[in-house]
Amino acid sequence: MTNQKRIFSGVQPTGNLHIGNYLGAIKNWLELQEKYQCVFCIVDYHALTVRQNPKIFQKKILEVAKIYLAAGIDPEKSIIFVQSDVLQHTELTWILNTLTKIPELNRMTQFKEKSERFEKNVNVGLFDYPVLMAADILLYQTDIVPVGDDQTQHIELTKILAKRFNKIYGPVFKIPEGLIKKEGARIMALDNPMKKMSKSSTNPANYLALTDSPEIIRKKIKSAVTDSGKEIKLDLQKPAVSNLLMIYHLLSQQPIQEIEKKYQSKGYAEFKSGLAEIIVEFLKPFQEKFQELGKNEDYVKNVLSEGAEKAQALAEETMKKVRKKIGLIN
Ligand code: AQP
Repeated sequence: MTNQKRIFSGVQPTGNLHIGNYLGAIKNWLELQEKYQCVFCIVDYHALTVRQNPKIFQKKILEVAKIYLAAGIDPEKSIIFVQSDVLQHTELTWILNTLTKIPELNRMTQFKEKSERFEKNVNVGLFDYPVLMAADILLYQTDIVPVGDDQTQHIELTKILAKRFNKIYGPVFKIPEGLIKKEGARIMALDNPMKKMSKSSTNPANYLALTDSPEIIRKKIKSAVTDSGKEIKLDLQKPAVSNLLMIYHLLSQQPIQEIEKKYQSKGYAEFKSGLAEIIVEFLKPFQEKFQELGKNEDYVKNVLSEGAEKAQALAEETMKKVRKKIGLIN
């Protein structure tokens, strides 16, 4: 047993993972895995709340695993696994469902937003998504959950459910804290700076996928929406340019002021072409590793099966306590 704090986070294998997923979540994981015991999940059950194509779903799941590995998540340091490989996730979800109140789920903004976007498939799973997420986190006695700011409400519910369970049945769950970085927690869509970049957007111009080729990146940045005026400046009145500046800053690690100064008397076109090159350069080593892993799928599958074994052992430790506390026959 280690005294290290435990981290849990995950990404859904939906659509194309984008620079927002990287900057809002995965980038922070790289720092955390050096200091803490990290558990990184590919949350395939979550993805099923929106209809997936069974013919490509497995490919998408493996793709996320390759993205984790290519981004630098190290299976020697962190546990990487697929949610549906650890059955305790659904078992705990059911138990937490019996402690969750309908109005608590009714007020979730992600549910409201996704119900509008997928109006023909407003299913019970979509409604119950935050409870499955709470189970994911609580199973691992998680201390810290690094996420983008769209997950704040879900983390709050997780804390409420953990406290509620502990109060009714006695202490089992650690109360986790969300870790939301000030910068990069909400990268906005390239085609609409008032909405977050989203991998399931039907418009590919919305996002910069981590696997986009240099040509596509240049094209997408060139056609990204800008604001009125010419200034390259971080400014609430300039949400589009501010978003692009933030991406520039986070990928190049150059201070915002320095970038503003560099493009002071230059127009959007020059700034955008500079930004496109920053992105292309940043993604190059990642994309090379990603391609390599594509040739070695057995290795990726092996990482996942070893990860599932380790995750299962941790999850079962918690579930044993849960079953006992609520009076089930273990
Ligand atoms: N635009 C974003 N900026 C910063 N962080 C983001 N995240 C998502 N979008 C942004 C963070 O990425 C992690 C994984 O997200 P997810 O797979 O759970 O899906 P999501 O939050 O629903 O994100 P998407 O990209 O919009 O996916 P779809 O379109 O499938 O719903 C999370 O930590 C999230 O906060």
